[in-house]
Amino acid sequence: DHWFTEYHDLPEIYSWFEDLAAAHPQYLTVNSSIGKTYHNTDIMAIRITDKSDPQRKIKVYFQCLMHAREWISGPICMYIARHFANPDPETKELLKQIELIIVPVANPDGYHLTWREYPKYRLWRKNTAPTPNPDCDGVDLNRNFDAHWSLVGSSDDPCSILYHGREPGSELEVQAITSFIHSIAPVSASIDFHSYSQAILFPPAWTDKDPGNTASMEYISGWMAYHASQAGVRYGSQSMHSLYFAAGTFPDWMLEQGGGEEDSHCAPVAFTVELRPQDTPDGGSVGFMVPTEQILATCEEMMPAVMKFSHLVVDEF
Ligand code: 0X9
Ligand code: ZN
Repeated sequence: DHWFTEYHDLPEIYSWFEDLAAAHPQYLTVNSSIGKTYHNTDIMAIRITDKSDPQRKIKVYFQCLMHAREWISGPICMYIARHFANPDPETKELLKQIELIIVPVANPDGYHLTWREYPKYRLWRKNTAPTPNPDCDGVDLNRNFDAHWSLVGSSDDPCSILYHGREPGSELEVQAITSFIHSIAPVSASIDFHSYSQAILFPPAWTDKDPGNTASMEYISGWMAYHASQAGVRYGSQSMHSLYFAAGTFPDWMLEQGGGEEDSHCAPVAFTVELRPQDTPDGGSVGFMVPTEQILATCEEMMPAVMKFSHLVVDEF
């Protein structure tokens, strides 16, 4: 497990997934580029399922590193992929029924910047595309989705870390992700991994109105929080809007447009997981700089929640 004792830069992550797929071709398929960023960087996706079993799969989408500085969200996508690439009997059964789709680095330009300009840009959040203001680059991808875009909790100032971009879906990363998800529709469920505050969050983020399946998302996130907390580090569960309102976020887009089938009897469920550490009022938290000694433990405590999530999705859809 030495891989999870360090963080890894973009090229290392991409070649790790290529190697994993090459070693487990019966389960994994790599799509090296579902689209490119402004700086011409590929956005990678991995698909994992039991290819020998012909039944129609329930599709589950995982995404990491949309926010560049949230380094701890990178390892969890790799840990999930490795777990399903080397399935135990329980996981093997699951792979007959579901297909995992993983975008391990949703914001590759931003993430690479946190490495290339270390430590100056270690806390960069946005992508690195130019904006109308030549002095300030970058759009917050989690405010750029076409879901009540710009209405609340985002900024039209390109210098803000919450800058929502010129228009809904203006960013190439957002375009790549949304058209990829449409191309594999229907997608039943998603988890977008972020940090930090140790919480399983469910949409909507932009309003407090019930989208219709709040009860089922509340149920699933409650179970996930329970399982994630078993190793001793406590995870909570709550609605996104109970923290603060935000428009243009990925889970709101997923809920409203990510399912892909207008007439589908079940709306998709979508979650944001905020990993370690806990937010502390005294400001004593390590914040986005989770020590390398905690990478493996963070993945290990979250994996049972991901398994429970997968089983519940199979039961529900
Ligand atoms: O604000 C975000 O985009 C996410 N949090 S983060 O600290 N990783 O940036 C999602 C927060 C959950 N959404 C709302 N509270 N509305
Ligand atoms: Zn984030």
